[in-house]
Order: sequence, then structure tokens, then C-alpha cells
Amino acid sequence: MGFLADKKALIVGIASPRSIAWGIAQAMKREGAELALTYQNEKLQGRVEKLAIQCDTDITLPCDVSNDEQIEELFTHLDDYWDHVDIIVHSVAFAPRDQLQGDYLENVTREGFRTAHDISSYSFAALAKAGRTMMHGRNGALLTLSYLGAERTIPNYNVMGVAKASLEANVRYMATALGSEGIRVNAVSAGPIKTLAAAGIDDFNKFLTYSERNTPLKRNVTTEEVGNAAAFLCSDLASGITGEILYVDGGYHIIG
Ligand code: 0WD
Repeated sequence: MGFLADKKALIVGIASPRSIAWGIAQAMKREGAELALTYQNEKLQGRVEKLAIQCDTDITLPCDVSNDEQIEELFTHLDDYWDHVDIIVHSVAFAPRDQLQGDYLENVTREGFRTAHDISSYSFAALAKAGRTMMHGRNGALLTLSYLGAERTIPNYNVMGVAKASLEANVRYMATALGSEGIRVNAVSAGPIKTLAAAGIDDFNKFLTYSERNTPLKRNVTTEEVGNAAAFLCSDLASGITGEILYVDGGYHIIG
């Protein structure tokens, strides 16, 4: 029996088989969790439905996290299938492409800043607000994905780094707000992985090569490794851990 047996996990943020959220879904499924997957829009619906079959679920629901009504409806629909949810994974980020290149101050705009923070940080709190009732009294766990650019300046990451700093603060405030309900809130700070979202960052391939050479493990991490850590953090094995940012980056964050 896996360490997530009897857990029900809602996974938000699968866009392709390369998505970190897909690595998380596979690890959670392997450990015995029952899954529900969301898709951002109709364009991604078919792809997510195919992936859902691979992890034995027919629960696929629409959710654009920039829309409060869709977030509310997500939990209304989920309630038709499940009487509670144990785990919510938020693996979503977005900033307009022109914000993810060059000189931060030349390129950042009020609108770009707002969008990056809305979709990449606020939406985590929005999911928790809407999902709180279904998680109540279940030793629930919320998990999001961050990146080292929250703490250090990384070329071209720019406003997304500022949004990730906000997301990490969100983890701490949410963990404090939900702790008395037995709900834990954590993040995995993943090393660079080639996904659709990463392709939007200028010179991302160069950075992958740089990190491969310089990381203590001398290689980049995989979505499977991030998935395993996420599954652990959302399981009862991690019952004493909340408000934590766990690095799954081959040790890159420790180098000087
Ligand atoms: O190197 C990387 N790939 C890293 C990613 C290193 C460290 C952290 N992360 C983070 C990302 O910042 C993000 O928070 O991991 C999370 C997942 O990203 P990913 O797996 O790298 O990227 P991807 O497979 O593209 O999934 C992110 C998805 C979107 O994909 P696209 O490429 O279509 O933007 O987030 C979803 C969307 O499907 N998304 C939304 N979902 C609902 N509503 C929205 C939205 N408004 N916007 C984006």
C-alpha cells in the first residue's frame, strides 16, 4: 500500500506530459491517491483528459485560476464526485513573455506585474479559500511550486521572481491561517526543467546547461523527482511540516 492510500488529490496545472504537475500526479497515483485533474481552457482539455485515463481517473474539470467564478465552480463540481478533498496541488504560473527578458526595470509594466502576481501567487490563496470547506478536519495539505528566482536575481526571470517571492510569503501566511484546521501548506522549489512555461523565459536552454554543470549533483532534476518530494510533503509522513520551502534542485541553491 502506498503512503497516499485513501487520499483524494486535486491537481491544478497540467498543460502537457512535460508539466511538473504531471510528474506530481504520477507520483501521487503510484502512492495510492485518487486524482482529479483540471485544465486551463478548451485547448488543453483533450490533452488533460488523455492523461487522466493514464492515472485511472475520469474527473477532469475546467479551471482558469484568474477567474473566481471558475474556482468556485471547480469545488462545486468536485463535490459531485467527492465528499472531501485531502490534497490540493497548485502548479501554475504565468507572466507575459515580454516581461521575462532583458532589463527588469525597462520591461516591467503595471499590467505585467499585476498579471504575474495574480496568476502565479494570489491564485494559490484563492484555491485555498474556495477549497477550505472541502478540506476541513481531514489533515489536508496544500502544495505549490516555487523557484530560486524568489530569493536571488536570475537573468530574465524578472517579474516572475518577484511573484515567486510573493508566493513563498503566501505559503507562510496560509500555513499560519490554516494550521489550526490541521491543514498544512508547503512549496517545492524546483530546479530548472524544460516545460512549456519554462520555454517562455529568454535563454532558458542556456540556463539549463549552466545549472547542469554547476549544480552539486552535476545534472538537472526531473519531474519525477519533484513529484516524489511533492507526494511526500502532501502525505501524513510529513505531518509535522508546514510553511516550508523544500528545494528539489540537485543542491543548486547551496552553491556560492
Ligand atoms: O523550470 C521549471 N519548469 C520550473 C517551474 C522550476 C521551478 C518552478 N516551476 C514552477 C512554475 O513556475 C509553475 O509554478 O512549476 C509550476 C509548473 O510549471 P511547469 O510545469 O514548468 O510548466 P507548464 O507545464 O507550462 O505548466 C504551467 C501551466 C500552464 O502552462 P502554459 O504553458 O500553458 O502557460 O500553468 C497553467 C497552464 O496550463 N496556467 C494556468 N492554469 C489555470 N489558470 C493559468 C491560469 N490562468 N495560467 C497558466
